[in-house]
Amino acid sequence: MTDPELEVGRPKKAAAGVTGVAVALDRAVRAMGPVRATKTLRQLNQVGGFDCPSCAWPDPEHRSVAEFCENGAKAVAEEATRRRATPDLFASHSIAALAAHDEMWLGQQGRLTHPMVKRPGATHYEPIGWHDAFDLIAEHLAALDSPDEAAFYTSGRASNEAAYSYQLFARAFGTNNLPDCSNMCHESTGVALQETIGIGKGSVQLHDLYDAELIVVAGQNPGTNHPRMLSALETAKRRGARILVINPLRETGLVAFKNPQKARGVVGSGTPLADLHLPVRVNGDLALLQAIGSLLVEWDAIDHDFVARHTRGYPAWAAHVAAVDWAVVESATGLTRGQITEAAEMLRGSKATIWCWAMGLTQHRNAVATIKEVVNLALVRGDIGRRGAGLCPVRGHSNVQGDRSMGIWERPPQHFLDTLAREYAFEPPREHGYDTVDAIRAMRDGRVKVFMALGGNFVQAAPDTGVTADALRRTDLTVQVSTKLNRSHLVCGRTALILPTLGRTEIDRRPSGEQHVTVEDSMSVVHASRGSLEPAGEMLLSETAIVCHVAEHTLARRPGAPQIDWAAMRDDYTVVRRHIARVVPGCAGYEANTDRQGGFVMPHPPRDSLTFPTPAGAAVLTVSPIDVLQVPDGHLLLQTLRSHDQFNTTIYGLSDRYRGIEGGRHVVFVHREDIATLGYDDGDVVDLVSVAEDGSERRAPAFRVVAYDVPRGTAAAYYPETNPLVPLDSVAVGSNTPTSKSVVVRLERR
Ligand SMILES: Nc1nc2c(c(=O)[nH]1)N[C@H]1C(S)=C(S)[C@@H](COP(=O)(O)OP(=O)(O)OC[C@H]3O[C@@H](n4cnc5c(=O)[nH]c(N)nc54)[C@H](O)[C@@H]3O)O[C@H]1N2
Ligand SMILES: Nc1nc2c(c(=O)[nH]1)N[C@H]1C(S)=C(S)[C@@H](COP(=O)(O)OP(=O)(O)OC[C@H]3O[C@@H](n4cnc5c(=O)[nH]c(N)nc54)[C@H](O)[C@@H]3O)O[C@H]1N2
Ligand SMILES: [Mo]
Repeated sequence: MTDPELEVGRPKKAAAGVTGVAVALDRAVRAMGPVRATKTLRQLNQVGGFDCPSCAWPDPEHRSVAEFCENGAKAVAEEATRRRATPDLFASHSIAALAAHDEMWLGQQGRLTHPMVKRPGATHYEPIGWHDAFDLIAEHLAALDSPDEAAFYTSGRASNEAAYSYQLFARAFGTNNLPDCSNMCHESTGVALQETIGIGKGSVQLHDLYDAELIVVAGQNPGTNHPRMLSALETAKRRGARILVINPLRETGLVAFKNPQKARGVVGSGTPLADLHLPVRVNGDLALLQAIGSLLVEWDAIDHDFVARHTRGYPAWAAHVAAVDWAVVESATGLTRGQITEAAEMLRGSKATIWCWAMGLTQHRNAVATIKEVVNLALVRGDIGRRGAGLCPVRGHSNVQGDRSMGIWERPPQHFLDTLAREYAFEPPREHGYDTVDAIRAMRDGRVKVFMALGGNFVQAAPDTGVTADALRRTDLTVQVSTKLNRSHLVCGRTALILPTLGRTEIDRRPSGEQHVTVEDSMSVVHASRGSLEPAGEMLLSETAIVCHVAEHTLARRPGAPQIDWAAMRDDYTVVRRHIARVVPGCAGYEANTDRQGGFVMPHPPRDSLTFPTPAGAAVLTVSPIDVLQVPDGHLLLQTLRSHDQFNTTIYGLSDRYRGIEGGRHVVFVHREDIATLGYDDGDVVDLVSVAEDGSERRAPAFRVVAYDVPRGTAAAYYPETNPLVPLDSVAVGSNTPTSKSVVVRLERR
């Protein structure tokens, strides 16, 4: 049966407020104890403190004493917990016994304390010394026929220092196989922005939100995933901005917000945020945006001066959207022409619009086209490079943007490789490497034999769980650099290593003294982060130290490998930062710039000077045919999303408070009338069965059907329980991102 404790109540009317504060403090105190909790939370997001390990939302210039949110506090509690997963746990539990537990239980065992190894054929992990662990990795890498038989994954929590060292190691070893979580996340954004404005990052600074006249929030649930964004939206509202929400769900945080840092947030019903909510059908955004474009063209609400000066391709785009078929639009979006017109009027009436988006736009087959359409609308209204306006993809992991800046990219630009070549006098590999989906295919087919992960939980985060698990099991060696136990330690290669690492909350002592690291937020601000807690164990090494040790051991066996002083890098991170300053564009003066209060902002030519570094030398308006997923009769279009009580695959607890779900996660949200039409009742337990394009079927068992306000024909359920349903080959065109937000499913009675 489904979760026995599951309770379904009503969705909440406002986000945060006192409940949010109470939950945050309760979780922190339970994991850390009162003294450690107070000390730690006081350092969170403060100057001289550490960067929140949760989302990538930037810090305001004027910080409150409690510059964190409920979910940031949970992330910190998860890392700073006093519980420990020691070698005793691994001695008393076989891998199979550990694997019988769910993800939440695994995380609750506490921080990893010792390097552990699983030998071929063994049933248990056993301790291993650091030196032996590094040697084991080096041996396996040396035995490969080609460097391209290894893949080096990164999750977006790695610091800039760790990420820089890691990509350098991979390239010095000889491969660009650097898949990362971004491939499953904002890759569609990066591809769309690169092609249209010439740089794959957003163009907005935090102060722009305060000056905006209109803020569009599309496919994003900030109340849960970027809670501190609500404070920015609240400020914007109070200064007169309007907010347009495009989301199949009426997410609580966007309805009203009670700011827990202000007295008015503690009493009363909170600040209403959304002025208009468009409950778009899942996957309908491309059609919606083109319809809005067609109205803007019809009304001549176009900034012709901006278009003429800074863009190419306007006539073709205008002709394309003018010919939009409203019948197609209405069926694709589930919205009326009246609703769409109201949204277009909001745009027409705004002289400064900001477009925010996240996974609701990036994880579809048509994701790149959809984001390019966002860019089209921003360009024809002149909303780039102007105060209070711009493109604001809201990143997920706290340093996912920094990792990419540091070269974690399977398709590195040639100029980056040229600079690396000069800095270290070697020839880095030039051909593109594997991204996440291609790395899974390569492991499945026996083309990748060693898989190393700098953080993350690959087997749970990746699509097609069954296929991904088999692929990982086929490898000779998997290496996981981790803070906490997770499923990727249990679904592993013939030999497997767990390398325990320091988290961001902890003091990082190296031979040259205490170290700090640097990170980049969603708005390209790069700054320092210093941990303040005693490490969770004496054996722990920092990510940077681990990477540099692995590199040193591995490259020592590789004739002709570039001469790089890995020991200097790991003993003193200023050495790494000196390399970053010379190699990474925009990072001159890195040490001083990151050390000063507030850090520095990475360059962004469109934002800074309306320069568009595209081949055309201008921003490019693009034409995309409307592409709408057709869902066969009796099926639903399922989006997989986050609850309020998880960070990706880390499950903090079982309370999705805002959506009224308590005590369990196996629920599927369906429209009341669809439930009836399909022959079910609210409360029935069903299997979710997905149907791939090739006709093959995948199943996720035992979900309770919950009647919920979702658009007709669509459904929603939590990630990662639903990842087995996402076919590996179902990806966004152009970015190869798994289509986690549009999975065709049917319900099957248990
Ligand atoms: N507390 C917490 N914070 C997090 C995370 C976490 O798990 N927990 N994860 C981090 C990471 S890595 C990321 S990438 C971000 C993710 O942040 P979000 O993108 O906000 O995360 P999701 O829960 O996937 O929510 C997607 C939203 O898009 C909507 N949506 C789904 N399909 C469509 C569609 O077709 N069109 C439109 N317009 N909307 C759609 C959903 O209803 C939902 O509101 O958050 C980061 N922050
Ligand atoms: N179906 C579906 N699938 C999705 C998504 C979706 O919306 N739907 N979202 C996708 C997205 S946006 C993303 S970003 C990916 C996330 O994919 P990942 O980044 O791979 O997954 P996480 O769950 O964030 O990783 C959690 C693990 O990271 C480790 N960890 C935590 N902190 C640290 C640290 O400081 N250092 C190190 N070395 N390890 C640490 C812990 O061991 C923890 O178990 O999942 C993707 N998968
Ligand atoms: Mo993400």
